[in-house]
Amino acid sequence: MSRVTLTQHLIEQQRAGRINPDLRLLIEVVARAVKAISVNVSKGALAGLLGEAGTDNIQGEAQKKLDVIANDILLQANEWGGHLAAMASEEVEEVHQIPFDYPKGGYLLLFDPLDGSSNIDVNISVGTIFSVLRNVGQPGDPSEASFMQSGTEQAAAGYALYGPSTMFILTVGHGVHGFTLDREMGSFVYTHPFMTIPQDTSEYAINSSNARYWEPPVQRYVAELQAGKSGPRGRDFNMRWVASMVADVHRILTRGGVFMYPLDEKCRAVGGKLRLMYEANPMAMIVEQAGGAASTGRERIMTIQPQKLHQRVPVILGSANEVEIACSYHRES
Ligand code: AHM
Ligand code: MG
Repeated sequence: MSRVTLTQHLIEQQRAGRINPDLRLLIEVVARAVKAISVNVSKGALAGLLGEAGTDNIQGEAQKKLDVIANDILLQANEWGGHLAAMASEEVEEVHQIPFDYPKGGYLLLFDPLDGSSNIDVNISVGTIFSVLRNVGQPGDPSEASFMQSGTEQAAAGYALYGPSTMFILTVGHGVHGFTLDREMGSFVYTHPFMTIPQDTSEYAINSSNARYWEPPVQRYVAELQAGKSGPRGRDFNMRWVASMVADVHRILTRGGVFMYPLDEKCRAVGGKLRLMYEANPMAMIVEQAGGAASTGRERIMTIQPQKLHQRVPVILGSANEVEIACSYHRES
């Protein structure tokens, strides 16, 4: 059986004029870094990699050892190729500049190096999320302002899922494509062409322990799902919550569903739980490219004008008809 690898897929995308050589290199380098992260994640306790790093990140969250390792792998892998103008990471406060001894390129790379890191120590799936913007700023070191572009400006977005198998999911604006890591060969194999999200679903994902903090439209929406056959929706819904956004989104990309981390009283002061630039925007691009929708409940995520690098937003994404119902309840209230 002839197998198409990520490398071959990217060369074909380049020949079709969908990506240029720099973006191809960028994606290849991210995929290479992801393989290294996958090796570390899978070693777990054998390599002494579980547990806390003993440091806090910019969000004031305790970093896990693997958060720090994944962040270092991505930064180092992407510094020297000449394809990037700068990077930004959920784990780093300031813009990460390219060291002066390397050439600079035209792209900005943003990432959440290890998403869902509360799941590391319990051996449940985690992931890496990334977003690519063009550097449209002045020559010289890009400032935070250079990154303040809405999600619609993303040149590419993707994630890696470190689950039973490691997968790499990518969009460059022409559909969503999935690759599975062949560990023996060390290459990503093209296994999931043109992934799509069904418009309708009977599965939802939300952390219900926050129910008492939700706003009325979210309480109404979830109550109706839970009422099932005997409620206004007239059918039963199933619930799943991995607490790794990558794993929850991957399930939705595979079989549909709606994922919510809405605004609530606990996170209102900071705008939401999830980060716009590292989580919401890249996932929104992937979900929209797969035929789904992504909103805060009040507006389309990808048209938000970012105000700061570590901005947080509410997220409702997945099967388009369900996202629309949740948004209509927000409008009505
Ligand atoms: P992280 O980037 O610090 O791991 O936080 C993001 C994660 C998401 O992956 C997940 O959807 C959410 O936080 C889970 O939150 P909670 O623990 O409140 O259920
Ligand atoms: Mg995260």
